[in-house]
Amino acid sequence: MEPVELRSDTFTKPTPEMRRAMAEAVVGDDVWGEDPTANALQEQCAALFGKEAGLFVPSGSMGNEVAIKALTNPGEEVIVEASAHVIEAEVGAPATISQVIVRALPGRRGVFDLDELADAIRLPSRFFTHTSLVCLENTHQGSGGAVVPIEAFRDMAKVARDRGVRVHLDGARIFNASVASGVHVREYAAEVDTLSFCFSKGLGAPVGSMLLGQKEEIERARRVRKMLGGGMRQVGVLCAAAKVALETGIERLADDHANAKRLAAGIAEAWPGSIDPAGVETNILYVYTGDQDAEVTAGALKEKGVLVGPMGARRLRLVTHRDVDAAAIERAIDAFRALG
Ligand code: TLP
Repeated sequence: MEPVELRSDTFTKPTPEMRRAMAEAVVGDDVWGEDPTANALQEQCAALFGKEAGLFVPSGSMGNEVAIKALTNPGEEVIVEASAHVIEAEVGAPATISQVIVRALPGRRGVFDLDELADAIRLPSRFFTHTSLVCLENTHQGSGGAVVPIEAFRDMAKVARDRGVRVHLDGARIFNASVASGVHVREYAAEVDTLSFCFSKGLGAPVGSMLLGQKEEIERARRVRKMLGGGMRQVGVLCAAAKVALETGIERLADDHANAKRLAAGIAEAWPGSIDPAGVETNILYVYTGDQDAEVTAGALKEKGVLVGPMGARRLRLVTHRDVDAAAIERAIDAFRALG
């Protein structure tokens, strides 16, 4: 039997429909702006999010890093939530690619205290490091896929905007946020200068992310993407799969959220105190291993046919997605029970 793959929603495999679309994609040279499938997808996404333009990029990391470089100058400061992906899992890219200082401001489930945010922003002066960008993340991966409520999102963006500071959203899983909260992605997009989202996570495409913004920012981003080696020529083969993901992958995210809640409840019963099921809003859960080493625990679960991601010394991450159905969730719960 195949193991239950809970390490990430990045593990989803392309569906037969995606593979067919890839094989049949009409393509051209995208560096020349002549790939019809890429152009159509970029326009479709821009319209969906209410932005002027889109840029297909190979990964969520590149989406974030292209945006940071396009919206900042070397020596400026970017405020990022302390456990954000940009800071923890992009291999120091803001420092190396954009030569910016990243200021890690602690938040709660992806939300900054507004006074702390206002205090942290430094306006241009002769002496101080100038804040030019605030990066938000929704859903917030580091706090277990928490949805940043639209009101808090608006408030944070306003604090930045009122001070002339731009805002980028790492919306790798913005559709999870939208499905869980019922808030249209356009409402989040309206608050930010740029945002990126991933086709290759819960939506299920094999590769790709989209960066969205107004024309001027996206033109700058296109040059940065080329600089980073992200000009991909006949990229329509990837965009064709991404389009299928966009059109078939959103509504069904609700199943992943239901599975995550069931999994959390089952684990809470098997390992009391290891997780608060009430905190699970979307498709990510963190499980605390108490006095057990997380790597060792992940190894024991693997023996029982369940793959989970150790994150730090005492924490496991589990992510539900399309390729894990309700029966697989029960198998995973059984494995936790067996170790409990
Ligand atoms: N996250 C990966 C790991 O790097 C942690 C995962 O398995 O969840 N923003 C957020 C919030 C993300 O969670 C990720 C990927 C990215 C950006 C980057 O996307 P990729 O992997 O396409 O560069």
